[in-house]
Amino acid sequence: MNKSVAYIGLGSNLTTPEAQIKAARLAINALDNVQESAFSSLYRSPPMGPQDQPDYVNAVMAVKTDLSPMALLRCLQKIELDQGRVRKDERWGARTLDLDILLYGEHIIDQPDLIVPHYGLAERAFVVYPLQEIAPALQIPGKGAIADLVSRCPLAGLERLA
Ligand code: A4P
Ligand code: MG
Repeated sequence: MNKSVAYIGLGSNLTTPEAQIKAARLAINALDNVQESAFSSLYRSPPMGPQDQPDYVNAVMAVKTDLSPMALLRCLQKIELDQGRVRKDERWGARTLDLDILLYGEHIIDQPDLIVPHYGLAERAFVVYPLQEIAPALQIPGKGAIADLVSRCPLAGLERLA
């Protein structure tokens, strides 16, 4: 099977977020049939959603893979659990690790448990800025050029970490 390029959004705001992101990067690289092709800087931003939670650290990773989109999602969910993710009822609550499939090649997927491109991609500074950093010429299926999404997306307190 041909390899596809997938983009993964990583986020954490509990239990040493920078270390969580670095550990997740290693765990993704350790998956069979997944190879990193780019990794953005780390970015800090205030929480989107409930405000009574710590700031987030986010990054975006590009991988080459011959896993199907669903198989990749299952692997990412296992890594979230391995890193102590507890799913609570509160929407957008604090978490040790969140791994979202932002894009999978040019695919548009609309299944009950997998929506690609990720539904919030275009409106989230903590996604579009790191994505542009590693893929400045990217075209997002159904949404246009990454540079146009960035130009329409306020920074909302996003800072690139040294
Ligand atoms: N799902 C559907 N499509 C996808 C996809 N493309 N990638 C389903 C990953 N999962 C996808 O996810 C809920 C369900 O989404 C999964 O069962 C999967 O089948 P979840 O990880 O259990 O729950 P969640 O992450 O709390 O929900 P949601 O709505 O996906 O939240 P988001 O969009 O991930 O946002 N503020 C800052 N500054 N930075 C952040 O990273 N993140 C969130 C969470 C809130 N505020 C934030 C940040
Ligand atoms: Mg999620």
